[in-house]
Amino acid sequence: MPAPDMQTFVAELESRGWLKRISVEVDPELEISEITDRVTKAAGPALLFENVKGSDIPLLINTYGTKERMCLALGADDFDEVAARVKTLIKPEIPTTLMQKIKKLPELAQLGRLPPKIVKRGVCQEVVHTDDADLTTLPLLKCWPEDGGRYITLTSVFTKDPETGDRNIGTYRVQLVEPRLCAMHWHVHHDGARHYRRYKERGERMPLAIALGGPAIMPYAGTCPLPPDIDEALFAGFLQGGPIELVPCVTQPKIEVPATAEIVIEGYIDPDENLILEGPFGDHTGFYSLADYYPQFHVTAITHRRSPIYPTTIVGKPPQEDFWLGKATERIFLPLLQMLVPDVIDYNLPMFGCFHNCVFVKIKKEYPLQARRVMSAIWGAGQMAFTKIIVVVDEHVDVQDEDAVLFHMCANIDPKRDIMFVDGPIDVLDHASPYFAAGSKMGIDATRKIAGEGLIREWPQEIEMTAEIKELVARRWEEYGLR
Ligand SMILES: Cc1cc2nc3c(=O)[nH]c(=O)nc-3n(C[C@H](O)[C@H](O)[C@H](O)COP(=O)(O)O)c2cc1C
Ligand SMILES: [Mn+2]
Repeated sequence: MPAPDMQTFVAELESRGWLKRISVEVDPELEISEITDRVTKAAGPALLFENVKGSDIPLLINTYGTKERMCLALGADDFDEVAARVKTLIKPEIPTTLMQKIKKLPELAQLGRLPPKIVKRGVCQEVVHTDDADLTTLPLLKCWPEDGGRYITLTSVFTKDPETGDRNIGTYRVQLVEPRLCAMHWHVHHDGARHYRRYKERGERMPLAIALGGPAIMPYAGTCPLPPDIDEALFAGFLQGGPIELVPCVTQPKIEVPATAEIVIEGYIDPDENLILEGPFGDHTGFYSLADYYPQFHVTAITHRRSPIYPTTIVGKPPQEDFWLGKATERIFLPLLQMLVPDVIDYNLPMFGCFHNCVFVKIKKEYPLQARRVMSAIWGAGQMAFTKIIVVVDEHVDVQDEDAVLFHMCANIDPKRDIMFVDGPIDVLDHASPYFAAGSKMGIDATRKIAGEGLIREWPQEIEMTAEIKELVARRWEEYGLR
């Protein structure tokens, strides 16, 4: 079972030799970033900085920075194991015989246990600071040299729709402005910002809480691209294999947070208040996102465990820790993408594409211009809609093999005929789009062309040795004296 809280997860990592404690004093301004960047890029361990300058709280980073650690957090041997569970959830096999029904019962019982459970008490409230709450007691990082300030980065931001009460959890960075004031950087396309607009329309104050830590899957759950109005806490329960325990906040009782969180920052946003300048921030695009105006988040309380740790992360030029959070999503959400776009056999968000810049898609082409239909569908599918470049290849191409995709892309296109441009919403962090959050996208049809797809001459066969000869040579390899 996935670890029920971050300290248990730290112990699990440590017992496997996947965590390193650093006891010398380090500076949360830039020094931790440079150390972490080097360690992540070398596929090194999770890091627990026990002596962070200016704070008594140890700092945990690079927690999810390898496939093994991301899988351990999910309590799975492989991402595909979780994807298979998602598949049975959305496409259940309907039992017909009595015996099959009886066999299904435990599975059904488990489904009923997934919604979060509200409890009265949680370790996250062992210590409560209200009037004396002060964010500068936490070891907040300044990640990159030109950053506008210090940031809380691995957040789970809990909000509710004021009309329906539907909960949302999103991972949104938060910039420290004053000891009890932050800037809340939720993108206009994300659910936290949508909730904010609802409060603004109603002229009501928006209660919210930022949880740090909790079950090991919690920081991941906040990054999941679930459809609006699907509660990430429910999905977290699915990943956890049992309900997430939530406890009402002390000063914002309408909002509940994970009972096992390390630290919780409670507060509100007044939608009538001015926005404040947030950023610049060294972002996962490999560039600084430009400073812009975001809501003011006023802190009303900080609660924490008796001896908390502070989980955080940095983003920047890939690979960073978030690459593995993204890979987990790519794999786990494949069955959901296939529900929307059944043509997709497999896909790959290559590291260099930084999530939204590029996706490789594999289809079994059965009719003309099918690749274009797939592109259009992807540009309408949740957060995949922000994909700037889509490359579609045929079913024999392994999309996980980037060279193989690029080989077919270069070989199989007549650029004028096979590249399609569309306009649409673009990721807020994209700096190349002509407008903020709006610009163009490109689809490259790298499939073999067939009748109905424009003027095509006879299409040659791709070179492939026969299976017989391959087998023969494999068998005789030693005989040839080659290594
Ligand atoms: C490390 C990390 C930092 C992120 N920072 C932000 C952020 O500052 N603002 C934002 O809107 N999304 C950010 N995201 C992306 C969102 O968490 C992600 O798109 C999520 O699915 C949004 O959830 P929502 O659809 O419920 O709003 C970040 C993701 C990761 C992995
Ligand atoms: Mn959401």
